[in-house]
Amino acid sequence: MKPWLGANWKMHKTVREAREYVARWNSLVEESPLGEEAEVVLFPPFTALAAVGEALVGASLGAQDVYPEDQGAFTGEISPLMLAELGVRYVLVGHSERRHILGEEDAFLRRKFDALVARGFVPVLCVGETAEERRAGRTEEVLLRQLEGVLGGREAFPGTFVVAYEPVWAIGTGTPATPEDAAQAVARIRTYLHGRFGAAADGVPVVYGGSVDPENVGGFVRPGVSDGALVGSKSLEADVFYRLVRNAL
Ligand code: G2H
Repeated sequence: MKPWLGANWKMHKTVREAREYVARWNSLVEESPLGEEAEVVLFPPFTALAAVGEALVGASLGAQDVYPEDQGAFTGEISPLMLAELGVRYVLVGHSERRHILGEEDAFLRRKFDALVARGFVPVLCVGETAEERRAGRTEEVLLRQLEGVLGGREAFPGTFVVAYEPVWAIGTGTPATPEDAAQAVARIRTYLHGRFGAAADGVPVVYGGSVDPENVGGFVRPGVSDGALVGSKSLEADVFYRLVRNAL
């Protein structure tokens, strides 16, 4: 499977800053194309999706969130139909900041996942334990609960999706998990996916996220550890993220 690398900008960059980023990214890719070697996805904030989507070369477009209805009285929300028009392919579901800051729970995330699949998007389901859950030896239980909350009870493979293992204690802290810890969690997620969907799920990328940088990415993105990385702070400069992608190949 080719490496999957996501740049989650979170709540960063105005439209002007996003345009500057894409111009620099495009020049890097045109100078030294990534070709078919990796699947790279940029996740700008909603306000910059159109500007990024119009100009971006050598990467796919992703959104950081979605509301699970096509339209209606949902003030402040963005629907799958709106994202489709902008050329979005991937959408994050259940990033830890939405679970923990916005209070989003599995039942709501399941609705988002279903709405995305129904509209032909590729959901990126984020799962991961907190530091407290980890200390209590509950990592596996938490991962399975989060996976089952969204994927459980299905008769058939829902279609293409990605799973991101992001231990909450490693996000934005500069202290990543060890590749060994990441490998163990990713393997558990793979076993779950295979158990639920059989061979159909073997092509689902399972990636690691949490303080990934250009120097440590090689430890996470390799056979036996994970299929890629979801990157936050080190995706905010085009040069740094491009170097990170290169180092993952
Ligand atoms: C985890 C990650 C991106 P960071 O949230 O999704 O952020 O790389 O800053 O830890």
